[in-house]
Amino acid sequence: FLCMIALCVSLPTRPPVEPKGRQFPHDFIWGIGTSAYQIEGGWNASGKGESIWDHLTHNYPEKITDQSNGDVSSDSYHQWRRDVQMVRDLNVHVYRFSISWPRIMPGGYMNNVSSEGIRYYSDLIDELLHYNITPMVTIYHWDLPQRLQELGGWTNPEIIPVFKDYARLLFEMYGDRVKIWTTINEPWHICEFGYGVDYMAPSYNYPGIPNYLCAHNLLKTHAEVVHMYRDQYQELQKGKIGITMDTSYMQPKTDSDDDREASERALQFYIGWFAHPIFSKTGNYPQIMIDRIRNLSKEQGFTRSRLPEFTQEEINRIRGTSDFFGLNSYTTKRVTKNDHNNTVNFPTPSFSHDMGVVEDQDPNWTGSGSSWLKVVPKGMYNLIMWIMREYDNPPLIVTENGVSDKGGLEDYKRVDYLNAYLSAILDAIEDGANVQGYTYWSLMDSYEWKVGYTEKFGLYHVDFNHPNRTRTPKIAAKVYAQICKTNTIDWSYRPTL
Ligand code: PSG
Repeated sequence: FLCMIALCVSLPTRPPVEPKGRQFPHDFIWGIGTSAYQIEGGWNASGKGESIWDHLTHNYPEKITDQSNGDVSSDSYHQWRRDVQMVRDLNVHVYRFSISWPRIMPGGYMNNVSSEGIRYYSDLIDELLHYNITPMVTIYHWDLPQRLQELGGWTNPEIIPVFKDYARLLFEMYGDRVKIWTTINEPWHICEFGYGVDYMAPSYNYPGIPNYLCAHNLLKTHAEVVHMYRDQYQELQKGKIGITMDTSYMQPKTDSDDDREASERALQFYIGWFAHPIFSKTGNYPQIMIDRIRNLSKEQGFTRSRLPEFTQEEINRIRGTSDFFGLNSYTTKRVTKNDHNNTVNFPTPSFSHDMGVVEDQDPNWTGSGSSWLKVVPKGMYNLIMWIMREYDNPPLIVTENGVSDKGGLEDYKRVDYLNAYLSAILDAIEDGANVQGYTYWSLMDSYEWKVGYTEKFGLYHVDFNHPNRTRTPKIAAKVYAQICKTNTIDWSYRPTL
């Protein structure tokens, strides 16, 4: 049992090792992550319901770069024992995975619960625990039951009690064995890319209104689930519960006041939108969002702000509902001020126009397999330090970080990324940030949402042309296994295949 100041979970103890290279704190948590829709396949196995991603990819394949879907994907629905073997080979403490809501409750409601769905995750959890690996469960990683989408999904407050039922079932079924929960993965992507711009399921293209409704309901849902866990389960089950948010670091393009204000504003819009109500002392949305969206709404002819208001009671209910700060971050953007008369590429209303920021990336930054992902380790340091200052240094877990390429086993670029980003995280720790763990994204190549199988994030290669979906460790898998085993980053370690 390993007990940290703020985050206390049972973890297997490891034998002491010789320090070499740059060492992490002795109680640092190492992990590896995946999500259900991206790896499982088995999209309709034993009565699983349709999710919004099944619906999108089956009905609008043209929206996916390679017209593919997650029907089979990495086939983890059948190959989970092999997955656990891979997790073990990486020497990590924690496996972060998500549960598919429609696999457990095909229509989203409690009237229909799938015992086979329940058993699938139960067996996975048992197998992990058998090998001393701590399951870290994401309750929601984007695969909403399609039936709930037909009611408006996250824009309908009906989602609050229904999600709460789903979460209660998970605590009842798995809470005896699962000690780290995150409610929701990346609210920003869910609300802005799902409802504001047509990028992720449910693929609405309705800027500037439903994104804020989504966030409002999402924050309330999160808070209700955490209160339920704290009131009814936490004492008995002794777990931790939190939320995972994502942003790139938003770096001012120049030293000008305008650009530095743009940077602060962008961070508030990207991460403060969700983090401020939960982690700040005052609660509520960032004041700058409240003011800007109220003023712009008025100018645009709305009779009230497009950003819904919380009552004081709701603010009190949401504030403080996370035992740790889950952070997903991969890259950095440069930002400048957008003049609010500039509506070229900034429709009114829209999130990007409300934010008032123009984003780009330095052409000299090292690229990756994804157009949006440039390698800027210093951005990770700056982002963690910003969160530390803004929210009084909460216990933080980097729940996602990683890099893509277009395939292949000799992924030395991934090795470089890993060493550089871990080094930046260690700099932040040495400067006082309370970073307690890191779960690399991702265990294996998988379905990368909108871009299908064209971008690979895995430490393990998956052969998507072979019916067995054969898994093979890449170079970076060997390096990460070494890092986790030695608790140390060592740039000179460059194994071969
Ligand atoms: C996160 C951040 C950005 C783009 C996509 C994501 N960004 O900074 O532009 S999605 C996130 C997600 C996971 C994906 C992974 C890689 O949680 O499921 O596979 O990152 O895109």
